[in-house]
Amino acid sequence: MNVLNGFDILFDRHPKNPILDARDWPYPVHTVFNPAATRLQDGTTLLLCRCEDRRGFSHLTAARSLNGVDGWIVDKTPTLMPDPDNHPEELWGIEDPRITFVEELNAYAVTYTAFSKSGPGVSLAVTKDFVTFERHGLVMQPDDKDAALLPRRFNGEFLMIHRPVSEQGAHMWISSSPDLRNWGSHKLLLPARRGGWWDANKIGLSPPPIETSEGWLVIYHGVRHHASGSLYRLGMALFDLNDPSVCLLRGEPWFMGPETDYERIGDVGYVIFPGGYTIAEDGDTINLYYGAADTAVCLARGCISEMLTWIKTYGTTMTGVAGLAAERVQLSTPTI
Ligand code: BMA
Repeated sequence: MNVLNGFDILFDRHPKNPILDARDWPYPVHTVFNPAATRLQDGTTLLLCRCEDRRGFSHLTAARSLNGVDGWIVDKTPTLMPDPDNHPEELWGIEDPRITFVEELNAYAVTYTAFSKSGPGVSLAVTKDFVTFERHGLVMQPDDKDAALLPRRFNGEFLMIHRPVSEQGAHMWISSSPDLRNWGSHKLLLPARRGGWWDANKIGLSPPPIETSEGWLVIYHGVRHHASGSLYRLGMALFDLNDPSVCLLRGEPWFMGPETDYERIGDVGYVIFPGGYTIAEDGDTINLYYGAADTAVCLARGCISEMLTWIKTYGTTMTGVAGLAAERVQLSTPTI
């Protein structure tokens, strides 16, 4: 692992970054960013990209590549368009997808943000081929986004992580459902920190959780508001393998932030926003696909084994900071 300024570089940016942008699109789009990712059964990497048009509305389009780096074949027309006539919650577009392959369904569950008149909510659609989609409609009402499904049932229930916003903050929650339509048993999963922390103002799930022998590794984005806007960086936490609602460790520092020109300069600068990953044949190499500055699609490579070492080194069992007594809240303490 490389080290910069004394910090481990967990993910190496690909030299071909950005690997996709609007110039690669077969029809006019303004920007292409915040992709979901999956490896199809034949080994092809599929990215489902958020494309913004010149009205400012987004839709989703699939790009496929044999090596996950280049040679992308982009669908000739939008893969999933907003359908406001049948789904009024999609009036102002659909954004920021995440993909989970659900073995029980033998299909992919795609969660995405539906931009409605009342704000952003979470919608769910199921597909076997990324050509036809069965829409389940809005599963979490506004204001809610950054959702992904876990790949199987736990105690008979599906689980979804999402990020509702209330006056009290923008924290990550987990909810369960027997049928992917009715959702309940809502539980606070991970709160945004407070004060000076890098993840003090908002947090949200980035790609779907990563299953490892030691638990579910969760990459989340933390937002810090400052004089010139918002700064999006990535943190990590580890959750119990059998009960993903239990946080075991939460990393104190961020492990990746906007550093390159393509991450700092764009429609919304200083934003890195991963929506998906693929795992290589070796079971350890992880390809993280992310949006850069709300403008382009990028790739960074890491190793699951090094992520686990990192979380054990920099993770604590505190939700806040071990330094101020008032913030010494154990991860297991309910903090609704
Ligand atoms: C978030 C989402 C993302 C976007 C980010 C920065 O709220 O809407 O799609 O990348 O803001 O603009």
